[in-house]
Amino acid sequence: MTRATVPNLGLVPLPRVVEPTGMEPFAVTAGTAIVLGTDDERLRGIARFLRDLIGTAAAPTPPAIVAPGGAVPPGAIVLELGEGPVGAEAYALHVTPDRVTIRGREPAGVFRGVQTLRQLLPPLVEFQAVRPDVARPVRVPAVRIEDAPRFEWRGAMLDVSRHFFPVADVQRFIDLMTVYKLNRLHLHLSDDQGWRVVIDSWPDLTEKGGASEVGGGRGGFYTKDDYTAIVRYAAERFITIVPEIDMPGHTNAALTSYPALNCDGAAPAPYSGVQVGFSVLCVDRESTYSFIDDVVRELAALTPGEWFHMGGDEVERLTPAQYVGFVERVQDIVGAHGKRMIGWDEIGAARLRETTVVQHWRPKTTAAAAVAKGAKVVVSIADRAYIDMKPDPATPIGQTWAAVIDVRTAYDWDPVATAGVPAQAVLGVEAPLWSETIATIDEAEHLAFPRLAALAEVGWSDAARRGWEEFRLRLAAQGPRLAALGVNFHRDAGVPWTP
Ligand code: TNX
Repeated sequence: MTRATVPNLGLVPLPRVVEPTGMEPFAVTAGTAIVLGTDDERLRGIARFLRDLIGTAAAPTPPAIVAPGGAVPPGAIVLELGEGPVGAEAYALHVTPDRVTIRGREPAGVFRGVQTLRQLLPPLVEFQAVRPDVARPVRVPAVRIEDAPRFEWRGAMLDVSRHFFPVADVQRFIDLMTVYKLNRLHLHLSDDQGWRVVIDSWPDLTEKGGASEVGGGRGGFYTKDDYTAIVRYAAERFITIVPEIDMPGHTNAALTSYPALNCDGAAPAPYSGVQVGFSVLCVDRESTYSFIDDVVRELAALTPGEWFHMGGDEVERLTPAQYVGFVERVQDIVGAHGKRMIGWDEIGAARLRETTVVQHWRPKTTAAAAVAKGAKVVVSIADRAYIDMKPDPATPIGQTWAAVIDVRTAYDWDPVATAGVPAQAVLGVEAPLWSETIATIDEAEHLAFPRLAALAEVGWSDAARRGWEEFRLRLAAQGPRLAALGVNFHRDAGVPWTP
């Protein structure tokens, strides 16, 4: 499929306005420079990102970065802050034969615009080495684009507890999220099978609780420096890390590390199976809350983002009153450490603050009760957004309890209609990748793609302008890019991939 026959230049997610101008394309040559139109430290970081992306695709040396002030040389790519489409991640991208301009009101918008420019460049720029077999110069079609996201929360979740993923794997996952303009990475940092981040005041959480995983492997954990490196890497790509410590259930790893957190005071064995619902913190004991306070305080101090995720799902060992009382106390602790709480939709049973967010995951339920209390909703409905579900019955990895989710199913729905709550209550969408059945980043990528790209569009693009028949052609055009990025994506049968 050539670019001319692909609708909307093959861009995913679909921008608000895409107007090809009919002018000659812009050519990236040895003379191309990246010019900072505004003096801003974050823009400088974005310029370095773009320079590294273009790399040696166009010329033997990457483009130079030119400081603001002087005249703009011909053939420049200009990054600037200024008036344009409204919103922190909004941008305008204008490609003419002799200049590319990307303007945002904020650096985040310019960065999203750079991802659009990236998708207008041929997939060869994604290769880490020079490709002598490709025609040069590299060209960008002349176009005027104006763009802004529909939802402020467009996330993915990586379960690093059931199987541990080292820092480099998480950074790779962030790289792939970046291509599709996602902006939240929720890390599921603790569960029955492993506790994955160091808490200095409770060192055994990782010393003991980090040494297990599904299937009996060695597990692993992030030091505080590791976690900070992930936060920084994400921030450079305008992605916010949302840390989750799952409680009061899903806590076997904590209970094996500190038996006093268990009402019977006995340490359970480390767990490497895949059942849920059997573990619970001793919620009626005061010392449990000093533990939680320490954990939230230490993690909040390392987390610049607004949110702290308390889990709250699948608790089978408490009365409803115990559960609700627990959620309300944790909400106070999270608030005291300056964060907004988010939790799985079960927390909707508690009294929630208006700043609290409910993550709606259970099919055939609504989050209406939580919304009535003023809470906001992130939609992660399992039969649409759970990318740990098999994309195809024949896929050896993945689960099926919620559904088999092909890419059309992941794409062809509306979060507001599905959540059954008013549009203003919906913050956005998030795709959870649980890791019971996956142990490597290659497996994670195979489950995530192309569905994560489809869900990124569900979160970014206006509902009225989206349609499956048009999307499948644009998605097909992403195939060579994903391949160049080394992603072993699922060749979904509904998409006309080129060989
Ligand atoms: C349900 S989703 C869970 C997780 C599992 C997942 C597997 C949710 C809040 N709880 O504990 O990993 O299903 O698909």
